[in-house]
Amino acid sequence: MRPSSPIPPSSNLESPEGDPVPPRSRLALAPRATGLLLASLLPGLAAATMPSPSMLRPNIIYILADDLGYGDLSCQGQEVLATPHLDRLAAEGMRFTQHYAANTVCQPSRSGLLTGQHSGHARHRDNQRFVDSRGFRPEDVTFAEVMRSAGYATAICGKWHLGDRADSTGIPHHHGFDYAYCMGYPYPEGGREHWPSHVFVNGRQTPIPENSGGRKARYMDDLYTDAAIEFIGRPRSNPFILYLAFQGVHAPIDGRISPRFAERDWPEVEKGFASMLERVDENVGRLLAALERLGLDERTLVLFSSDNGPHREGGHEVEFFRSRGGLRGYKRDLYEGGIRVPLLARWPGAVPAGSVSGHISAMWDLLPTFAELAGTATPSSTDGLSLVPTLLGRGAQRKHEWLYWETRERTGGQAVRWGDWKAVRVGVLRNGSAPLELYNLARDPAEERDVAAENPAVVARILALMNEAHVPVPESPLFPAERPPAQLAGAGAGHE
Ligand SMILES: [Ca+2]
Repeated sequence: MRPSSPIPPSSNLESPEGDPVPPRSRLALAPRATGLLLASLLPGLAAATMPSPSMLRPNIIYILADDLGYGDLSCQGQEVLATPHLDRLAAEGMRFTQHYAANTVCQPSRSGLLTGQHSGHARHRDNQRFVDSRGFRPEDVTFAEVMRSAGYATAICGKWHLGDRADSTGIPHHHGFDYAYCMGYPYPEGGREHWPSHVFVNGRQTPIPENSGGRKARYMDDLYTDAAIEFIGRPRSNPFILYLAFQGVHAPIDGRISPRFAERDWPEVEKGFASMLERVDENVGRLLAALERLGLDERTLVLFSSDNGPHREGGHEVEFFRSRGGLRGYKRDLYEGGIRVPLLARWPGAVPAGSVSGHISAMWDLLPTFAELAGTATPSSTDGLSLVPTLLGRGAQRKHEWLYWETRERTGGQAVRWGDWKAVRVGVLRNGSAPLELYNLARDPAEERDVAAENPAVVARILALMNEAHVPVPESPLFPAERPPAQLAGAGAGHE
């Protein structure tokens, strides 16, 4: 049973020609499709969904900040701190106002991004980065594999978090990345994530001599950006996709204090936070300058987002700079502050400058977006819908009927966004029948008034959606009934 308002109809899933299509691509492939099979389907795919051949196959740079909030950028309403280079992405491109991370913390969010799956389907549903068995497995298909099969050069520079040890099945160059310049796990020097004495380059431990002996000479995000600029400048005849995953502004708050903030009447940790955010912005500026210098501006789509909401860790207070932009909750929460994140997209001449989109989207939409831009098919395993019609302003944008999240962080939870409705359940690790909270985001964007009791039909529908979306995985049991009795005593405690 559906509520009368304000839920959008599900019948808007139509192709540009107007004929209904199933929720996933009609040209969907089985995971692990070969390049030959992908190539054989290209003519049909292009005829069905491509805007025009001249728009195809741009270079793509996807930049992901860590724990950066919806309200941290000045183009998103930040009033104290300035982010001029990120603001430039918005001014020269598109800003999405209703974009969501795949989860509330690093590992499951990146899992959803890379596989194009929501957290009822993706393997990772909490942070357990020190358990190496939690890396990707050979059968997990990432956007890098899809793009490499389509002839793209692929690279990750930054934080991976999905299996990094040399003997792991999850390391990046086993999952489609030609070039991987990454921090390894487990950290050999706990607490020195931003100033390590080595990185892993294609799985090989490589020293950073300037940081040896505890010195803090080379900042990790600067090194990631240097590696990214070197990669995009390599001579090549094929397009590239670069995943640049900064560690800023994740705790520990351990960057150099910028001269801009040294004299401010702020706690030292907040000066440090402001300096880390400034460094994220400056490194984006360095990358944009390199694109211009290389003559790649008009052939490159640059996207920027964050993996989850703002943190209050390492002494940083989430409200000091109003990092959540008036939303409820923060990192580890399924309320909007924990999962709604910025998404900026710049491609001069293709994405309209200064545009703003309220299209409801999520990280798992990026894989099909990349695939469509590459002119290749999307694996059938994805839950995403390509954003290309919105980005390029042509064709019919297919809309999600609903979005789903689940997490084992804190006491465990589930959430659904269905039109303007937002539902959250907390405490499901201990109580599989935990009550549903319901909010109407159009009237109550801060999720302050629970209207579940007044809308029993909506509650019933959303509980059914949650039941449909949640597919149990042994690595991340959600409800008590999914766990062996020995695990129940510790439910809800001890996650990173
Ligand atoms: Ca994070």
